[in-house]
Amino acid sequence: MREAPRARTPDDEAPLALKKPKKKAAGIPAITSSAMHGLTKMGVRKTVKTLRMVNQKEGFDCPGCAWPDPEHRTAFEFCENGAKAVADEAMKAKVNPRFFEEHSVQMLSAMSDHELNSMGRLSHPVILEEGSSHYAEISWEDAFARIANHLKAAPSPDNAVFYTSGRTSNEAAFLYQAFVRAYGTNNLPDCSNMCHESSGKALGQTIGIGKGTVSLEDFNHADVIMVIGQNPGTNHPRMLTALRDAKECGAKIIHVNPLYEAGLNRFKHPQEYMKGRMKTTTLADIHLPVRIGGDAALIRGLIKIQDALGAVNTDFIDSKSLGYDAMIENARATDWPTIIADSGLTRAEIQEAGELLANSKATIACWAMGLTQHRNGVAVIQEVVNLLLMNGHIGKPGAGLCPVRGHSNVQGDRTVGIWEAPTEAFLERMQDGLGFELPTAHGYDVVNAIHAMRNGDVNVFFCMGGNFVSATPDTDEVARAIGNVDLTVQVSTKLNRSHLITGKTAIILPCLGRTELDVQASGEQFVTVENSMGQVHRSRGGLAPCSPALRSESWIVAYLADQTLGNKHLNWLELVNDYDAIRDLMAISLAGFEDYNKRVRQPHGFALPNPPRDSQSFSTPSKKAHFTTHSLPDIAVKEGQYVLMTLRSHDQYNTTIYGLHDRYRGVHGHRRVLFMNAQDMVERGWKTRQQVNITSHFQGEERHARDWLVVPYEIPRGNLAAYFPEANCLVPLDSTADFSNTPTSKWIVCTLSTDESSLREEE
Ligand SMILES: Nc1nc2c(c(=O)[nH]1)N[C@H]1C(S)=C(S)[C@@H](COP(=O)(O)OP(=O)(O)OC[C@H]3O[C@@H](n4cnc5c(=O)[nH]c(N)nc54)[C@H](O)[C@@H]3O)O[C@H]1N2
Ligand SMILES: Nc1nc2c(c(=O)[nH]1)N[C@H]1C(S)=C(S)[C@@H](COP(=O)(O)OP(=O)(O)OC[C@H]3O[C@@H](n4cnc5c(=O)[nH]c(N)nc54)[C@H](O)[C@@H]3O)O[C@H]1N2
Ligand SMILES: [Mo]
Repeated sequence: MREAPRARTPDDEAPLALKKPKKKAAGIPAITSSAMHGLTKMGVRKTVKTLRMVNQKEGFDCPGCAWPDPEHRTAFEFCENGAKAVADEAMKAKVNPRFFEEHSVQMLSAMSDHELNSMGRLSHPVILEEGSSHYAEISWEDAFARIANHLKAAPSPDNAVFYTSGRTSNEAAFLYQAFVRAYGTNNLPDCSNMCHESSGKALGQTIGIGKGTVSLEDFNHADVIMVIGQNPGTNHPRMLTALRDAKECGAKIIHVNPLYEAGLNRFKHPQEYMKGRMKTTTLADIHLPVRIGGDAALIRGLIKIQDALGAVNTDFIDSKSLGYDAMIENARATDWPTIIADSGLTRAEIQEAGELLANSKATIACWAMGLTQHRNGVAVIQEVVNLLLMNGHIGKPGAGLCPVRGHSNVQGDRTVGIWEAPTEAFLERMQDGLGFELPTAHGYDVVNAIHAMRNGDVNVFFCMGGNFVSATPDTDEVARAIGNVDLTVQVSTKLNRSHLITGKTAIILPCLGRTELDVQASGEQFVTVENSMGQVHRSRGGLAPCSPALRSESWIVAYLADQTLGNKHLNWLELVNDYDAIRDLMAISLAGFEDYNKRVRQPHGFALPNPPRDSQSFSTPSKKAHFTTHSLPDIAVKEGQYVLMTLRSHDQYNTTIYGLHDRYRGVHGHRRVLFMNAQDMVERGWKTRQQVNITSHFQGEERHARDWLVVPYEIPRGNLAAYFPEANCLVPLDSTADFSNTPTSKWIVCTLSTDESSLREEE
């Protein structure tokens, strides 16, 4: 029997080096950093060739984030971190069958995430047989036969779960959900469940569509742009260009974040830097260093100020909305001392921001994980909706709601059916198009899928991309749950911990990435994706695949479907010969996709219908926008407890660790660091690099993680920050947001100690 591999990531060997946090983003270091990542991984010629294809009309969509492309593109339309994502996918090294002969699963599990990723691209299908210590090569045919047999043997279709990460193309995702539903289940959890699910829920209930309402052009017409709980300098660097342009058009920016993230201080556009323009732009006019979880109180304060200053659009409220009176009464009843205490801000700071908003004719509110990954994730986003609606800042130029999505096609995947809780209307339309009956019972989301695995209710767990073990909360618990599954399958490009922490039998199916040519029976194919602003467009890879054994995600779905179900539902193999056939099926199965093949061939693709943005209309049952009334969350913690948020460093893409430099925050070489307020450190008598153990507390349970190095940082008192995924073992599985069930990765109540005896259960 093989020994159980470690689920938690081991540390890298390098020592911790600290520099002063940066006050400026991008510029020359960004250029050298992107070039270095490309050059070391791909070589010079491939680097130039590849980067020239990113986000061009005839090129591929950047596999980095979901930020939209401008209409007028430069020759290099990518950012530092997009370049890293591309280099990482287009790297030369290969994880082939020989590599697996030489490395047991146990050996691989001793590698850090950074090392695992650097081993190279996966080149062949491989299988880890029950009880075996090494993966071994398997043919595509045999792999599909094994998976199909397991699927057919499951007691019911609901005993299989099909996860999706957010890089999957619209075509592959559509075919995948059609297969999963033809097989008989809605068990389609996705990364969105851990990401913007709170945004989707909050917006669906209030404005009738679970997406944002702005286009990129709106940024040039905004008076005020709020950036709340988001770190664009690292995670959406091309957004900084949009913010810079907005400032040049006169906009003011309010940044709401416990941290002074460098990207929002001063910004030098890296590509203009190359052209010799040395200008820097100060982006944030006001920074509100809110306490973790204090946003609801802050926004309540901002609403009170709008009310007091009469900055209220009564026409909009009377004709287009419901629920204003209750909302405003509730805001009036919230007292200032509570708002100040909970937000951690002064009355003057809130007043200044409130006045800016009251004078704005067009406001955009952007947000990301700092709002969604909280217990009150849905409610706090609805407070943002209240703030904008009361001034009618929706469906007009320069104004609207802007959840900034993460994975490059996470929004598209949901649009085309990766959805564990589809509405009746969605299923009806899909059923009409596909021509066979679809299951209606809602399936598992991510957290419920883990519960089901824990209860022994999952026989097959199939993952279309992603790294489930490391991305989900409560690492040890998830590892135990996955161990109960008979067969786990990962469709992947790169090695990660989910290939090591597996079910009894495990299969890896290696797939083409965005950057690579996709050739099917009818010739070269392109795929389509939807960006964060609902624009659907083409993406075509241009590089030779890094191994001839790779297959596209669509091909993998079609062959698996054919093996499992035959062609009584659809002729899967014919569909995948020419992706136009998949798109023709999408056109009749999805609202807004009419004439799909023609419209995606337009130079910039096309915008999906968005009633609030297009016509200030709302597809809620009442046909009105809804103000909502919430009580403020209880954010008090006990004496001696801290609140920890988990976040991304500059050199990672979710669980993929590109390097060990969090350049803007000045942390180098080591990832097991704990950012802490300097006064809080003095209170404990701790110096920089003090080694501490963290214990998280939830409903009487404790979780432990040892040996973190404390780094003094400008962060509100009582707040802490650590990197994802190292800190995921501390996030309790059941600590999730109301209504969206999103893990509260930004709200982990914990205590710190240097005392060994406090650690009962060890790593
Ligand atoms: N290079 C790179 N790009 C990426 C990713 C990546 O890992 N690397 N990931 C992609 C994905 S999937 C996503 S979802 C996005 C994530 O993009 P972000 O949401 O920007 O990512 P996080 O690092 O989670 O940062 C959240 C920010 O919220 C702040 N924050 C935490 N708690 C609170 C709070 O209570 N209130 C407020 N106001 N702020 C708070 C943190 O200080 C931090 O600045 O990025 C996408 N793009
Ligand atoms: N504590 C904590 N946990 C979090 C978060 C947090 O802020 N804090 N953020 C959450 C968020 S916002 C998200 S979105 C999730 C991310 O969760 P996931 O999407 O599951 O994780 P990733 O790390 O993005 O997945 C990386 C893997 O995807 C595979 N891959 C890359 N490109 C492709 C491709 O084109 N096709 C296929 N098939 N595979 C590919 C590679 O093998 C790579 O190892 O994590 C969540 N977890
Ligand atoms: Mo995400």
